[in-house]
Amino acid sequence: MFRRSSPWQEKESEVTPQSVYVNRRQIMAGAGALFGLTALGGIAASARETRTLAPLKAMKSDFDPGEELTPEGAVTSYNNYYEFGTNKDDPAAEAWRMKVTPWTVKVDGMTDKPGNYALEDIVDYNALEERIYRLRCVEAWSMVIPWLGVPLAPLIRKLAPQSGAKFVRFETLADRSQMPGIRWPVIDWPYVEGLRMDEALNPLAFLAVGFYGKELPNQNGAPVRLVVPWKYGFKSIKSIVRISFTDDMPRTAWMKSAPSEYGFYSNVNPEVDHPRWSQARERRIGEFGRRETLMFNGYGEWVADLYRGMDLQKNY
Ligand SMILES: Nc1nc2c(c(=O)[nH]1)N[C@H]1C(S)=C(S)[C@@H](COP(=O)(O)O)O[C@H]1N2
Ligand SMILES: [Mo]
Repeated sequence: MFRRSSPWQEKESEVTPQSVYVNRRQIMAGAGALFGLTALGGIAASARETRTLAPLKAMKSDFDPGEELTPEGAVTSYNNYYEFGTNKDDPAAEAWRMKVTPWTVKVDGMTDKPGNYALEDIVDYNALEERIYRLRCVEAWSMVIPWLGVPLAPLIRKLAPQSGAKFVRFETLADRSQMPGIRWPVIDWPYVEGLRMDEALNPLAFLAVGFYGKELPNQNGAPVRLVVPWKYGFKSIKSIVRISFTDDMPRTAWMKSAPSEYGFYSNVNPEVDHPRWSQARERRIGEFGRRETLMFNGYGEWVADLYRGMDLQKNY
């Protein structure tokens, strides 16, 4: 089913449980830091290697919660990107290996404009906008991030979904040769997410290609990822390679792996607890203490109408 991994990946993780090799790497990095050894520096540095991120120009927009931005260093080092491992520091250590240019997005399903689109054909880099959004992870931590990208709605219209299309399905790259986490069956790869058509057309739904004034680093979903600020962070799918239009509610990766814990909607809701923890409060990365979690992550003014009459306890 999956492509064989390349030789560099066969080394330790193939034969060693993840917790063991992760610890080993942390010990190595720690030793390097402690003794300042240049010999070990190669190991520590390779875990931090990155490509050069081009600066991006963008219009300021009105979307700004007026809260302090999360330090860029935290946003690029504390990540969920399970294709590169399940620890928060795995993506920063591993994702730099992923090749993100050229990048093609396949568009298929119920559309009059199917095809393989170059990233530059679906994102106009001369019309980028900045959106400062809260990001609320289902794990009860949050950040404030200045994304750069384009609103999703005009792209959806350009891709000409047919009238029967009720949902948009998104898929992440799943290349075992570039993504060491794919060897672990934590998710039924590829990572899949979806939105109802009216959610996808909501002005807040955003496709990001950058943040903090430059291109996205790989660990944050380069070269193009979704940002849906009123939903838990896992809806904001990274490194998108496929957009499909369908009349069927997409079965998302998290619905498949734990249907009683993760539903299709996954709207931020302080009144609907996760079966294993409360969602009433959150830890804002970089702050002490906890904040109250806001209904729809504070975006009710724009999105509450999408869910009028729906039981949000049932449709979690
Ligand atoms: N393909 C893919 N997309 C993903 C994830 C993932 O593991 N794989 N994690 C999600 C989760 S749980 C969160 S909270 C956000 C985190 O985005 P960030 O690392 O840019 O802060 O990405 C989401 N998108
Ligand atoms: Mo998350």
